[in-house]
Amino acid sequence: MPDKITVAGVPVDTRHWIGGRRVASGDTFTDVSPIDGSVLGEISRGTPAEAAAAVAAAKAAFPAWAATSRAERARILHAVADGVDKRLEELAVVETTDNGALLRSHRRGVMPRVAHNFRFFADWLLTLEHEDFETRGHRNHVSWDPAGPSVLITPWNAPLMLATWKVAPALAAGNTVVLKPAEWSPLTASLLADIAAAAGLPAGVLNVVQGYGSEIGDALTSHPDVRRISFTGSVPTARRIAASAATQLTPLSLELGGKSPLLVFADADLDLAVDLAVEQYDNAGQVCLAATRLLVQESIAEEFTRRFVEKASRLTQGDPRDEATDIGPTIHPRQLEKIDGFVRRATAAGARAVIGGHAEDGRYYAPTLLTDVAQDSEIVQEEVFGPVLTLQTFTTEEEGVRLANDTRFGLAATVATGDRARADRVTDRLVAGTVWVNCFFVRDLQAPFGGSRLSGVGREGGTWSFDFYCDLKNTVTAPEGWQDH
Ligand code: TXE
Repeated sequence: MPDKITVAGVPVDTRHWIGGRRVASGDTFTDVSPIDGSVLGEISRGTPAEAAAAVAAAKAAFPAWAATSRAERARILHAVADGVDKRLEELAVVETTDNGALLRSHRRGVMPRVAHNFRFFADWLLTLEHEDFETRGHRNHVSWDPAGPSVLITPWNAPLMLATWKVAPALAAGNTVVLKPAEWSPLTASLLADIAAAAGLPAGVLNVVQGYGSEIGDALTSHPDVRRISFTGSVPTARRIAASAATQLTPLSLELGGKSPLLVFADADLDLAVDLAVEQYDNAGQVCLAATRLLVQESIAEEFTRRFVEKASRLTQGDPRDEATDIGPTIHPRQLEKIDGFVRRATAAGARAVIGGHAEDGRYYAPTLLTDVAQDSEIVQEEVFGPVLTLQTFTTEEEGVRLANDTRFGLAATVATGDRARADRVTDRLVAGTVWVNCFFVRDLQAPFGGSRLSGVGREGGTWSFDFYCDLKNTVTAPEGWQDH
């Protein structure tokens, strides 16, 4: 198999990146573009031995990287960010070809955010204070020690953004990394390895292993030399990872799915509420934070639905490389089948598709709005991860909040209301890691991010990322006992 493939004119290495070297697997898997099903190339299919080699490389590189001054680590991470900026267009076109999300979003939102991930955590590192205080004349010194080799396992819906949201703080903290990107979108992680090496990141500090989680996951997550595991993905896989990590009691951060509500009150700015609702089709609904349950106050439900349908019908679905496209393909025909299965079961149980409700072809799913859905039905309770929204109505604020909180998830919630006091009352009672009021997807890297209930374990972002990637150490020094030299 060739070591390099050319994707949208960009050469991409198909091998792992371990200890500063490209390593080819004997076996490969086929990477396919979700846009048209075309084969992009054969990618190294990692083995447990290669996963172990990546951990060994991360372990070997750890002492020197951990001992590198904060200022130097920050300087290198800034250089990585500059490298991302320099190759932004290449990253954007490769990512779009590999995962089908909109090119215009990759160019203007996602890839700039990737660079920002590195700059933000490099700068935040420099603000972390080592705390000092006194106890009966003894000096306490609390330090943020790097924890060690960290395994980062990431999904396909926003591959490089979600990978670097973990890689950047882990490296800033002084940890070394083994990154395992999703097998449906392996390419930009390989480009990141090139960019990091060119920026001067020492060999072994960042390693990338390609392949199937089901084949190499355990070798990574049960490895005794791994000190942290951060995962974004599905609940069933999180359970497997947690069980595997339990063998070494390795600390975990889990960012999982959601079934977030958008609560629209009668006093809301209706145009804004409709805009917020239609925005949930972004990335063909393959967004963990998406507010897929529209909960609308009864008195405005008819007018809301009318305006929603009018606006959603104007969305253009098609090739994500086209600037005019609003909704691209789903990641994989298997994902589309899964989405279609959810919708078929819902309609068989009595749901009505106000718009959509069917696949456009084997790759594109029509933006769908389902009404007449029961609160305890699968379509209301389970994450679909496609362009499928449900609409339910409520009469009182009490009922709205109750419906909003009535799933096993708790990732995010959005509230549309013109009444400030109501916003305060409602947000106080919502169970969610992030709550937006009259806005959506505004995310500051300084804020804690994560979910309640089945949406996750732990928080990352700002200081919380360093809490996770560091071992906090308290050193207590007695005032006496020194010999003068
Ligand atoms: O996710 P998986 P899948 C949800 C969404 C979607 C569903 C399935 O509902 O429909 O999950 O997607 C790696 N040990 N989300 O199957 O399996 C895998 O290789 C270690 C929500 O793609 O969770 C990939 O790198 N790793 C979500 C990563 O886990 C393993 C984003 C995610 O894959 C492994 C994506 C194992 N045993 C899907 N098995 C979000 N929270 O944003 C697999 N992996």
